[in-house]
Amino acid sequence: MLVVSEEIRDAVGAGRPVVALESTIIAHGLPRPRNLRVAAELEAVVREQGAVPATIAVLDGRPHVGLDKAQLERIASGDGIRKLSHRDLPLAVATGASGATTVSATAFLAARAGLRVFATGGLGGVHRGWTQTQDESADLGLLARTRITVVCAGVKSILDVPATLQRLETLGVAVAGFGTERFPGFYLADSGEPVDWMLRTPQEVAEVMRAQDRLGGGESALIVANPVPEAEQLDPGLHARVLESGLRACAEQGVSGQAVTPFLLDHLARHSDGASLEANLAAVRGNVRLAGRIAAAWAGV
Ligand code: PSU
Ligand code: MN
Repeated sequence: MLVVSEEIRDAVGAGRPVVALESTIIAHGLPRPRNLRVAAELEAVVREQGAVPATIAVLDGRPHVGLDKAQLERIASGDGIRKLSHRDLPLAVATGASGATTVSATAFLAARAGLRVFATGGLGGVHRGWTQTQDESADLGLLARTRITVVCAGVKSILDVPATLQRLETLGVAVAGFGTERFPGFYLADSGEPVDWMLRTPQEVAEVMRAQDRLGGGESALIVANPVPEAEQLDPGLHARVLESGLRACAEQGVSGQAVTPFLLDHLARHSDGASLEANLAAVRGNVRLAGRIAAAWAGV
């Protein structure tokens, strides 16, 4: 069912480090044509850490783990590229559709391919106004039943962060700050919420992963929350202003469902003169680098 590239199949077979990367951020989270450069750059950052990058997407109904240059270009072009969460996978496969995978779909496919470490920007979560819209990203439920380590800069700040942390607790998903006791705020180093556990090194993260397996029980993820460096974060005042106007625009224009996250990310980038985009990229780069180090520690190299 899965098309796993030869390089990744060899690496998994030999127990060498591999890092899964999602494609929704490329197709729907970043502006063209910069997104293609970023996709290539993120793969290069993984390789610098001695790990193999595995960008995941669905092309013509076939889930791919590891994309070549032409396939990456197709995802970045956005033409006919849907946004696929975990629930969309059988529909895309059966109808021959193509799409970029969100955190939930990427984590699902990565785990099926035997990958254990995954890097992204910010997780999906509980949206503001969730009591009315019931909009909670499918990322959370999937991570509650998938054994994978996700390195992220917290959850996107467009969300209701305390409600998201509460849901992760209820769902039994482990969360640890990397070198911090504050839960990161995606564009900001600190979301204003605390995190109960702090890990300091990739080796410590790998120990937690081994403990998850030794304890057994239900399969669930480990979230490693890695803050964007403070020097590269978005100015907090600007962040508050553009976020407020973005949420208002979203409500006025009746944007809902899967369209909410791409709409808000684009609004923030345009109204911050690209500053939110730079903070977003700094966070993603840092996460991908750390994921490479964790994958290496997990593989014991
Ligand atoms: N992180 C980013 N940019 C993104 C996303 C995450 O820096 O575009 C994507 C991820 O793929 C995540 C998705 O799974 O947004 C969440 O979308 P939704 O809220 O519709 O579940
Ligand atoms: Mn949603």
